[in-house]
Amino acid sequence: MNYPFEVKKLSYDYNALEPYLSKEILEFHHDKHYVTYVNKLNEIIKNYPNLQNMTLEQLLTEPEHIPSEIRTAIKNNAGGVYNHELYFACMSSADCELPTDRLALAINASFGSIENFKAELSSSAINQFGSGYAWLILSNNQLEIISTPNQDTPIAPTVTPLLCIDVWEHAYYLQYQNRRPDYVENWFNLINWSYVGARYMSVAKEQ
Ligand code: MN3
Repeated sequence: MNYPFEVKKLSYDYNALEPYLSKEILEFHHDKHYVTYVNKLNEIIKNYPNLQNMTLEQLLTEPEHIPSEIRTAIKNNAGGVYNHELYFACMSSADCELPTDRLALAINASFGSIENFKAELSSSAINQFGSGYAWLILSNNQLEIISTPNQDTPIAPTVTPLLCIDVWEHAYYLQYQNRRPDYVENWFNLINWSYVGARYMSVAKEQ
C-alpha cells in the first residue's frame, strides 16, 4: 500500500541553498507548492482503492490502469509530486563538484563537454515557454536534454529522468522576478552530482 503518499522532507535546511536560492523561495516551494500536490494526489485517489497500491512511477507510466475521469488529474498531480521530489533531491548545499564518474564520461560522449551540456540544458530551461521543466533524461540508454510543459514527466519503461530544473515562476520569482536566465545560471551551482550520478548508475547499461 503506497497510499497515502507522504511529504518528503528536504535533506537540507531551507537556507542551505543561499545565496543561489533564497530561504523564502524554498519554504514556499516545498511547504506550499509541493505539499499541495501531495495532498491533491491523495485526495484524488481516496475513493479509488485499486490505485492506492500503485507507486508514483506506476501512476505516471500506466495510464491504462487509471479511470479516464481522473487520468488528467493524476498526470498533473502525480507529476507535480514526482517532479518536485526529483528537483529537490537534485540540489545540495555542498559546493558541488562537477561529475567525475561514469556519468561524466557519458555527458562528454553525448554533448561533447560539460560546458556544452550546461549550455544545452540552460537553453532548454530558458526557452521552455511558460511553466515547466528542463530535464536530463536517460532514454534507451542515451542521455538527452528535453523540456516539458506544466507538470508533465518524461518517464516511461525506457525513459528515466535523471535531473530536472523547475522553471515555473514560483521556483524563482521572489528572488529573480523575471530573470529566469539568472536563476538557471545560479542553479548550476546547486546540482547534487553525486545523487545524479548514482541515479544514472542505477539505470544505465554498460555501453
Ligand atoms: Mn515547482
